Amino acid sequence: MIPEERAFPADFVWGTATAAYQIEGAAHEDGRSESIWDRFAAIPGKVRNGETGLIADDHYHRYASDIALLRDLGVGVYRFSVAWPRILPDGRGAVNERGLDFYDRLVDELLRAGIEPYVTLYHWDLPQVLEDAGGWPNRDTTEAFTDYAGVVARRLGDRVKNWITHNEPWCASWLGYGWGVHAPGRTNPADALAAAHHLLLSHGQAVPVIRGEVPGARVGITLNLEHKYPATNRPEDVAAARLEDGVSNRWFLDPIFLGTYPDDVAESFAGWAELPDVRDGDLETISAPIDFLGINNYSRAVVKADPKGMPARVRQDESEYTSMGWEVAPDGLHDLLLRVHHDYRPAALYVTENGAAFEDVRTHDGAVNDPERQAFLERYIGAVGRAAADGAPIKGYFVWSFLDNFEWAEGYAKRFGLVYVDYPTLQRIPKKSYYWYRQFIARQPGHPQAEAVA
Ligand code: GCO
Repeated sequence: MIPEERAFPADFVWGTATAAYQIEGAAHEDGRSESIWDRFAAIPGKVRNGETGLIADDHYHRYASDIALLRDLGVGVYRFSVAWPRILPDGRGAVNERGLDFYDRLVDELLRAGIEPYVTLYHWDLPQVLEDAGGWPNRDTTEAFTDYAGVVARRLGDRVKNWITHNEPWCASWLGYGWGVHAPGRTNPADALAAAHHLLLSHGQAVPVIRGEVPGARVGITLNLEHKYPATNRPEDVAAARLEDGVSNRWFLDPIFLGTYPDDVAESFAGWAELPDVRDGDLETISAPIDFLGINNYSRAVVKADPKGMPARVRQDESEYTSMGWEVAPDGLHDLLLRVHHDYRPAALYVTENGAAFEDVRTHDGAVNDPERQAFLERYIGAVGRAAADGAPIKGYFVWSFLDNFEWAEGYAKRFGLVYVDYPTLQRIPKKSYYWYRQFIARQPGHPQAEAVA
């Protein structure tokens, strides 16, 4: 089960990932303004137990000791996101230096620890003022994002070389504007499609801006992708799986890599959701060449056609499920990586998130034993190794997540961390999986300790 070490080249990077709203807290500090998640979480019934990111892991104040934990873990890279409302409290215009100062300190501390930062510019915390002006369905938000990207790149670009414009535009658009289960909680499919187009457009607009500010920048975007398997080879199930793949995968991959939206999917939206206003030049902008694609992956989908021919997921009774209700399916990641490689030929791939929530408990000695998480990571990392051996250009892997944190609509109930957070005291307790990952990294080629044991 432990992956063959030779599958991973010496320059393969191992890390963990987090996002600002999920860990920082300090929601009112140093000039930060309200984000759509502050507003949404404050509405009763939107987040489990009424929980919010007001304090979260208090990482804003504890970043130095948190980075010490990352250093002890032995990761070479760390992915975090910048909170737009800390940098531009009005969404655009006046820059809040104290917000930038925080990320300056964070980056310096990481570099001192020998850890290379991967910065995500947008992990869902849109300044509320921009939502009040129409949010992502409003095309003007793309310019606000591009200006924001330039401000952050200018300030951090002397030290930060790896840039991710957006995290999971499918989630930000569909969960936020289509289904209303994430901020800002709107429920209009046309808004979701407009939001998705503007997220992608703002990505494409930001790529040259970041390159202009950062010598040697490597710029990419992170998509949540999932391999879709037809439940049977009946034509209607095959078509349903293809449509499901179209809505959640191809609708994002095609514009970025091929400069088109998939026609079959556009047709499926007809009569149900108004298509976005795609202007001349938008698709050229969106398909600006990028240095890498980040993939967040947790599961797979087995899909059949419901009586109306629409895609429906089929539960796999023989499979293990995580506490998110997601099927553990490492082959799905292997197949996904190869499919993306074959169909889109990205210059490089990173697994920018992969991990699992389980019911972690502290035992009487204070330890957190999480054998399910270790087994999950072993199997998924094994699948990444097989995909690399099969030719996919995979350059790195980030465990979601470094710390237990605010899991959006699930509040603090779902624990994804390698490090347990005791919320009443905010104490950090590395789980067994943290020690396992540390040992695993230390054995990898290119790691100083690996040379020593070799
Ligand atoms: C996402 C986000 C993360 C989540 C993680 C687990 O994929 O939703 O990028 O912020 O916490 O994926 O759901």
